[in-house]
Amino acid sequence: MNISHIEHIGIAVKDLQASIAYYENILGLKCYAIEEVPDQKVKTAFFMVGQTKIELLESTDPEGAVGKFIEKKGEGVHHIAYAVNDVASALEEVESKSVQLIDKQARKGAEGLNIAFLHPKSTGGVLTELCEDPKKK
Ligand code: CMX
Repeated sequence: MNISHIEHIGIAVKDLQASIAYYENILGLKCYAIEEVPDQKVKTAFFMVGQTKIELLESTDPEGAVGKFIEKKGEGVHHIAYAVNDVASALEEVESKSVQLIDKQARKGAEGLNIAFLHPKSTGGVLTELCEDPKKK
């Protein structure tokens, strides 16, 4: 599927503003964007680290994926996202290798990326996201 790099690491947090303060004041990173993604029931904050981003995820709905995750496991690493050229063909490839898909086709995620998730039950316990930047196609 030709992964070029880790696009971002998603981290579930209870309080976005408090977590931004930690990343800025302690780690010295700069939050360059805050975006709500209603479809995913999250509010996100982004930091650039080399060519990889840290995406903080605050739940906007206890029934959403991040709300349920926080309730069950607390704050922490939620998913790893890999950058690929073409999400559709990557999904086709992994499905042919018996990986369970959460998304059968790409949908729009934060920052206008086309994204799709693979189920942690078939990826060694790591919720895995594939991302394609339509601007780079
Ligand atoms: N990482 C690893 N395992 C996870 C997980 C995660 N982030 N979230 C849930 N799981 C595990 C649970 O621990 C549970 O395992 P057990 O059966 O052993 O207890 C299993 O998956 C099922 O979990 P659940 O709490 O019953 O939750 P759901 O089945 O309702 O949903 C999942 C799990 C992964 C399918 C769902 O969270 C999902 O569809 N995620 C994709 C979308 C998403 O995460 N959006 C938020 C981020 C959006 C963004 O980046 O913009």
